[in-house]
Amino acid sequence: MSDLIIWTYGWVPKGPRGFVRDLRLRWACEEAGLAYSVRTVAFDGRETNHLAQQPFGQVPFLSDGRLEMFESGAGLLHLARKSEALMPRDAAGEAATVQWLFAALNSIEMVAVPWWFLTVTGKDDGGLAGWMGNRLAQLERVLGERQWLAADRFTVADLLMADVLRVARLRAFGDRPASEAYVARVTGRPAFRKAHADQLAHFAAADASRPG
Ligand SMILES: N[C@@H](CCC(=O)N[C@@H](CS)C(=O)NCC(=O)O)C(=O)O
Repeated sequence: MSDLIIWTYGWVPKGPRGFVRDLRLRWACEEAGLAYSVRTVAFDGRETNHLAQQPFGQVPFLSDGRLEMFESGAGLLHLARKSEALMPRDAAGEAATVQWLFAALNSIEMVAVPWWFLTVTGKDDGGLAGWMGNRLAQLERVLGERQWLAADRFTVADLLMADVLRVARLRAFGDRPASEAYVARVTGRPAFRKAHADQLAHFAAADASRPG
């Protein structure tokens, strides 16, 4: 029995299924061949019911024996340290991987999520589309020149960047063929497909026991 436990909600509405960020950790474990189990906290009451594990009431969080951590990026880095399949062991390869891991979170997701939220809710985007367009154009230039973000090979940075980019509205934003090919390539990996299918099955199974 593995010590690695990925925590997610027991149930979520249909909309976010396939995108709940426990998928990032499932996917990384699948890529690395790390055994793990999945446990749940309640979706209802999430604002307060697991603040000791995740101070914002969100998921995922990860436990590894006595160690616990929240933030999907931190969890990915933890898993990457366990497996060369996720991050090269040489200093240059590790530095390149970590830098792109942060770029996915802090340069792309940081603008993409608020833009997505304002678009979905029909609110004025306050100029975010322009900001995001610049970021995505710059990333398109990078991806036009290379297959992978770091170390000339698949790393956990590609896993995270592709997960950030694969949101339908983002994919439809502008014409970015290299980015589109990248997302298709990275999410075409068997480990992604398994993690994605497992998450969908997990929430679908919970529908049966959900009142109403
Ligand atoms: N920065 C956090 C974001 C976590 C996050 O947004 N989790 C979503 C699910 S993907 C959530 O728990 N949403 C419910 C809520 O915010 O109430 C991470 O990467 O772990």
